[in-house]
Amino acid sequence: MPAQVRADTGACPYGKTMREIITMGKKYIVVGLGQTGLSVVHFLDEQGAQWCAVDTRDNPPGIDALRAQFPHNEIHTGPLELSYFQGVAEIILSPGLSPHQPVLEQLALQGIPIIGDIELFARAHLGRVVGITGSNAKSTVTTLVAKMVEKSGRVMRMGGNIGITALSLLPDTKDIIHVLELSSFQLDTTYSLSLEVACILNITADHLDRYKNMQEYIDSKQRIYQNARHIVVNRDDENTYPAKDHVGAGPCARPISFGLSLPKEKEFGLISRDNTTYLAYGNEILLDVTEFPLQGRHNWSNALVALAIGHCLGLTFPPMLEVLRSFHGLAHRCQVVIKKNNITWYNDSKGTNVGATLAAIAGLQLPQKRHLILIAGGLGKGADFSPLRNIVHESVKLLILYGQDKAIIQQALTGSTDIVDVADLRTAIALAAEKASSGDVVLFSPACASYDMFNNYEHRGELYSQWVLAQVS
Ligand code: UMA
Ligand code: ADP
Repeated sequence: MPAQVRADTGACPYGKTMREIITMGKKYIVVGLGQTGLSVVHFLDEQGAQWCAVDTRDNPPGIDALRAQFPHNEIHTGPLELSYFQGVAEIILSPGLSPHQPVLEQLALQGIPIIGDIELFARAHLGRVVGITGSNAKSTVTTLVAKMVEKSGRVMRMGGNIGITALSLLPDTKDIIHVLELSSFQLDTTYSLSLEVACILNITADHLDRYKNMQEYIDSKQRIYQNARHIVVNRDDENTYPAKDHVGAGPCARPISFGLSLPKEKEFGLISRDNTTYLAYGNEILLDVTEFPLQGRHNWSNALVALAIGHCLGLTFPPMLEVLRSFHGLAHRCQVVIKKNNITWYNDSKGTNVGATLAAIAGLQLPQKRHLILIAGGLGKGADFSPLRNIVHESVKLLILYGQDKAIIQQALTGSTDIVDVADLRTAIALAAEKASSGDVVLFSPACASYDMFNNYEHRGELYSQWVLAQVS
């Protein structure tokens, strides 16, 4: 039974007419019943929409409870079949599923729109929205911006790819600022989002098992700039600049930039003076980087972009700088697990691509060469691992590989350092403990997705930390 049926008046708790979000009397199909799919089902049901659903897995988690809750809705499992889609007005696809599957491609050719949860959010929200995408640093920057908005006394809600579905942030009001982390998968099925501030943090190779090539992946990220009022770009990564056909339609005359170079007027960057490095806006010094608890130049870049986004929202610097001073990072991102016998063990389970692992190694700022034992492996997502060659050669004394694509990584890095492959992560930890000596650092930064052996990166990081503690303490 829908929570509130408002078809008679057209009014809905989102303050818009129902027709703007869904069309009454039309049928919707939810494809995928993970976290996103479930949020869509509940949203549609609240709207009083007619819906059915399908998950391609034979027995997706929570399916029995869903069927019990919605006994009158068709809920299919197993491979997609054309018959499920008969008479549907729109297909609402989960981000973990590719739209490039024969059944979906056929339906798209017939003109049936394929949208995602963010498109529904875009139609329904009232507040202002910040959107943050990029290959790496999304969750860190999204969290920093969210904290800055809150510290500045505004009403804030944070969600998206960070693990809180966007639809769960609704209904909202005009004074709310939403801070959304957006993945390329989510952007692919979003059409009418008009962001107050849009930012691509960086683009390095990822998800090349889903995109045809790097350009298609870049184009997907660039969708974030459509209709944006303010655009924030990374001076150190030209792919983050809006492509001509993606320039925002808002009043933003030119994008505001951040980067690790000296900032010009109205740019965010670094100023070095008397052996001290400062975060700065134009020639205005904002913060000595040693006051920011996260280490590594990539994290300075993360602090600068958060300031730039906050600035576009009209926030002042003092509360934003207070957030930077007290931010100690998120779990599973270069997090120290234990320091024992002068050996430091780091968990960087969120390092799910080559770019993240490169940044993690550089960010450790190792005082001596080749004191690093790196544990990596998992699902490679079609990546080229050779960009790791130089840094592995310079810094890594032993590379321990495990997981489904360990042979692919080994092939790309052969000759760069000593490489050993093992059966699983637990064995990798035991081997690292045996080989590490005083002054060494053990870094787990897999450069791969976790789904070959774990539920997700958090599960993998938690088990890693647990196994390290059991091994060394
Ligand atoms: N799946 C199927 N068949 C289905 C539905 C799902 O096989 O019918 C599989 C998918 O292939 C995938 C898994 O189940 O392996 C989960 O897919 P999903 O689309 O149901 O995912 P959700 O549980 O809804 O979670 C998604 C995001 N996951 C993905 O995009 C894969 C979460 O980001 C996000 O936090 C959540 O929505 C809320 O917005 C996670 C992620 O890994 C952290 N994102 C990728 C990344 O950051 O690299 C993009
Ligand atoms: P995302 O949400 O995009 O995966 P996170 O903030 O969770 O990003 O960080 C994921 C990993 O990316 C971290 O573990 C770290 O190794 C790496 N990383 C963090 N900041 C940057 C950056 N600015 N550039 C490249 N890699 C980064």
